[in-house]
Amino acid sequence: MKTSLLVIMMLFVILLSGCKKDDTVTNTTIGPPTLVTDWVTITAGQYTYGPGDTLKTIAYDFQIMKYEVTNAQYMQYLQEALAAGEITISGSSVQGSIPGEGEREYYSLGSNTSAIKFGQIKYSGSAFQLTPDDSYTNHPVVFVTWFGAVAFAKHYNLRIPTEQEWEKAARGTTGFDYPWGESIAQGDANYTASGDTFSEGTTPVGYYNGITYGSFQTTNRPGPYGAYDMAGNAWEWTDSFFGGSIPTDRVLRGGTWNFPTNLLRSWARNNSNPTARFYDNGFRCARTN
Ligand SMILES: [Ca+2]
Ligand SMILES: [Ca+2]
Repeated sequence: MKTSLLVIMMLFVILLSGCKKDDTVTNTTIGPPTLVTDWVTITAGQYTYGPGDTLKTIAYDFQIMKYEVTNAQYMQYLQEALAAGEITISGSSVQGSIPGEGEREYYSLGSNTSAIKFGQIKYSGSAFQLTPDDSYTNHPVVFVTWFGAVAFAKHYNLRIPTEQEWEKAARGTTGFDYPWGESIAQGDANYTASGDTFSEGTTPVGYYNGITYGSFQTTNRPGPYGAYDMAGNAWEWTDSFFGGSIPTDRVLRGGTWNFPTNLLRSWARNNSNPTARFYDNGFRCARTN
């Protein structure tokens, strides 16, 4: 009797531990990775496009990131993507495979030791680290190729915006040259010789928000839907082809810390080979619900 009770108890314990294992399996079955970030909603409707303020329409609501993708967010992505086998590291090159595009470089690793103030990610062999130091955590990621922007977006089940979506987010129906109006001054945005304390280089995302940093007074300069740094800081890769004589190039929008104000105008188009990575090329993501 005692023996059979012991057997039943042992069976019960085994059953319990089995259940626990099942629970553990359930708990580790996580969903797709989630990007922790702020979004603004662009409602369907008209917007002004191009230097002639042509009225165009986007017939659906969509969302765009309130800020450019930061170094912290890109480092998080690299860690997750490496663990998931989505990327490989070859020398200073982070590479991966995008369906239809083959093996491509996503990011150029390195240590920023230059006088130019931007963050660059390096790989120690076991971890990603930000150079020259962690003070660049909240600055826009740069040195990312168009493929690296698309791969980041895909990892989080997002996409990068078309240039039409980007311009609607930057202008709405205002017809303005800049997200806030027709002119630009120091304190509005990060452009070359803009006088900010980071010159020359990137500023933290959302820096132009009305706060006074030391002796540098910023003006609060979101776009009409609330997105920041739509003018300046980092160029932003879009999903659109440039067309014309360079059909395979992709369009970049918004200008940067490294360019004069005329290239920060909301309708200004820049182009680059999707393999290019520079110290002022970044991006932000979009999504359609
Ligand atoms: Ca500047
Ligand atoms: Ca920008």
